[in-house]
Amino acid sequence: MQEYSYPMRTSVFLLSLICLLAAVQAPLIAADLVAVPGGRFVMGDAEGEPDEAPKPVEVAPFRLMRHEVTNAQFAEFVASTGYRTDPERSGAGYAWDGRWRLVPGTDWRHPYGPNSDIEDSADHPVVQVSARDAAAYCAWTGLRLPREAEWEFAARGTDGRRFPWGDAPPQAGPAAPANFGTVACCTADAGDGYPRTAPVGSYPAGASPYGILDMAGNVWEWTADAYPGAPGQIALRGGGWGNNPYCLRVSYRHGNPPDIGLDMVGFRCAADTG
Ligand SMILES: [Ca+2]
Ligand SMILES: [Ca+2]
Repeated sequence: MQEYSYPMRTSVFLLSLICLLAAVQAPLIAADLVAVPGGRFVMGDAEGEPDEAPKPVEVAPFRLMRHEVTNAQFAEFVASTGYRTDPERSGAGYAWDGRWRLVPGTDWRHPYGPNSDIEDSADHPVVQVSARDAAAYCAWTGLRLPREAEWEFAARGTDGRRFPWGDAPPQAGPAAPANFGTVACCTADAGDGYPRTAPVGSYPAGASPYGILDMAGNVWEWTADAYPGAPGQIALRGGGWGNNPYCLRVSYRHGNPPDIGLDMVGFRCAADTG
């Protein structure tokens, strides 16, 4: 009997372990959610584009991820669910080199083309994810994409500032508040330390009034809202690594189709308070 006791104990242990792993649905990398108090603010910029016409908006308290969703976080989702992104299904994603090109073999594991990889980029924001892919990730974590108004409120607070850190456009250099492109629009620029994506949270000087990072630059962020300027498109916010400071303003708006991936677009998730 004794000779069977060890294998039996081992079997029970393995069975328990398998049950435990099967029960794990929630992500292991916990989202750092920041409480945003909500309030009344003026959304938009009178000196911006026509779609930024200022209007007073009331935002209820909510929570927003301090950082953009990383490759490591997204990999956990894919490993757990077998999820396939839109660019993986279509076989191509958009890459920026002064203009957008649809590049075959481009997806979140190969963000800049089939010969690129994310081996050394676990803490960089995931890109080449569509709005639908972003919403699927947020739902898996029990969260949701932020509304446009929530996103802008979290980025600027209530004092009307044009950037998360204040009114001054970003300057390249060691104290840069954001990862952005050339001032003359628009190509990648390493003057802030990174030509393309940077590890999330690399620019603490650019924190929003609530301590939320990379709201300007690094990657554009999908929201939950339709973009009113183009039928069927989804609004994105914040500008990305290839953009100039004008597009990094907290009120700047852009729309893209919901099913495409780009190497300058990622996302972060939000949650209701409570
Ligand atoms: Ca840069
Ligand atoms: Ca961003």
